[in-house]
Amino acid sequence: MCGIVGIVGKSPANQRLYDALTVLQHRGQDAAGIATESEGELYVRKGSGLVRDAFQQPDMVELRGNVGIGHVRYPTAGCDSASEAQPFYVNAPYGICLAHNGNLTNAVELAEVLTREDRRHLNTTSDSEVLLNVLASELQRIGTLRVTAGDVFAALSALYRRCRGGYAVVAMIIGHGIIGFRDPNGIRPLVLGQRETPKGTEWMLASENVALDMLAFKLVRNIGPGEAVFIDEQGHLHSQQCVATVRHTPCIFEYVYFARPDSIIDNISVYRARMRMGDRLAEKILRERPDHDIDVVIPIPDTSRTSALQVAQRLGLKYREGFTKNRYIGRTFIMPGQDMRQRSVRRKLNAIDFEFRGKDVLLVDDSIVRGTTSAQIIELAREAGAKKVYFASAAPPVRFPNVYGIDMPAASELIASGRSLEEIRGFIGADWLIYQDLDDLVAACRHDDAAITEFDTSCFSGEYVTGDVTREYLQRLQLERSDEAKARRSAGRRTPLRVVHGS
Ligand code: PIN
Repeated sequence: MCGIVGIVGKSPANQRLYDALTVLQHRGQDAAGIATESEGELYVRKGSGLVRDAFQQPDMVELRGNVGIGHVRYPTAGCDSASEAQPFYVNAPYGICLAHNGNLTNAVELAEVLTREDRRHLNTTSDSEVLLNVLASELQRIGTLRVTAGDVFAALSALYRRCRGGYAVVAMIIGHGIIGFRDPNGIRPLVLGQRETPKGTEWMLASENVALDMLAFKLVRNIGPGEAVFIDEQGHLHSQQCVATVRHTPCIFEYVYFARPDSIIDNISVYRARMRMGDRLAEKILRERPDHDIDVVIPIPDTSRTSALQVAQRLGLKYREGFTKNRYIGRTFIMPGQDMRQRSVRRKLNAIDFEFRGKDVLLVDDSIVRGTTSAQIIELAREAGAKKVYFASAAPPVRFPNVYGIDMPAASELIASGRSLEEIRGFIGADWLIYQDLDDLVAACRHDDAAITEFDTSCFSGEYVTGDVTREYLQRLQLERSDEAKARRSAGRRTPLRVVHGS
């Protein structure tokens, strides 16, 4: 997953882009980048690691101008951290920088056409570079000296015809302004904010509204599926629906795990969705085990806390923080390579024995992906003296890979892929295992006031909303995403015509 931001301001954008990226840091910790523009000059700084590591004060001073975009990226094994950090740049036409969250499902085909027909050179294996070159090629085709909003929307309409998958994008056309757009299914999030200043209106685009909140921008609205906005350098906002038929299906995993709880995505509060997940899960527990013997509900920090608290409340049980988390270790789900993941659980979590000793505990997590950390956490609970360890997942079994920008493992490495509930329970070593039902998850995320009725639930259901994900595509993904392939890539051996996912 990645985080993106763009600002067209009336005063320097550098510090504000940096601050926004720190608020979006949970969306990616592998690399960060900022590109700004002043009087036709481009300034770019990219680096590996967290935002605080990628930028030092002298770099910040160099990022001049009131207009700019930024990006934080999650780790992708085998991808060269610094050189493949975003924003990406092409010098023609005009000079364009682009930052992308998501994944193009037809990136390999697009890369071939871009090379053969558009005569463009791709210098990395990132699908974000593919996206940038499609945009550049379509703008070039229009070929006016000064870009108008009409030109931008014409180019984007063409881009939408070419690009498939999930994408939220901010792009800066040097000397002209900033573009923001979202795929026709609105899978990946993007919001628009506004701030009035004595010098005039400032605009901001960001993956999540928490970035707007921090910088005192007011949320104007979500960018719609298949919609594009162009904010020119004078601060005028232009918007257009570039795809006529859309089916708005935001990624349900944003609500389960990725987004910050204080974010509101497509008018649905992530926090309240997680509370409702807890309510639904408790109801299922009561249906399946009306005479359960659970003594205490313990969340696996951090994400699951909101749901676990509701589970405890609905069941009339105690909620206890039985695990302490070392907050200075990154998210395990995001770390590349199996070994690292396994070792990191003990470095990251420690049990408070008192809360476990002699008790039948219900551990709650937001999801089970590989099941490896769940297994180790259950072991920790037993070592701490738990009599029985029950495990509840606020999301249904993850059985299928995500192809829209969440770097999930290959299908073969998903614990629930091709396994029964009983097999999964055995693998993680729980005395009882309960998963949220998909209908309940969808109901928990839907909100009475929101227009959203459907979500992309592909990693649970195997139904890919873009309708273009074939068995061959998934097989190719399996080859790219397996731990073995990642290790091979990290060792420098590349697979032919590989396009990694830029978000
Ligand atoms: C972790 C949130 N959450 C924990 C991410 C682990 C799956 N994992 C997905 C569970 S945190 S595993 O709250 O952000 O710290 O099933 O792949 O082992």
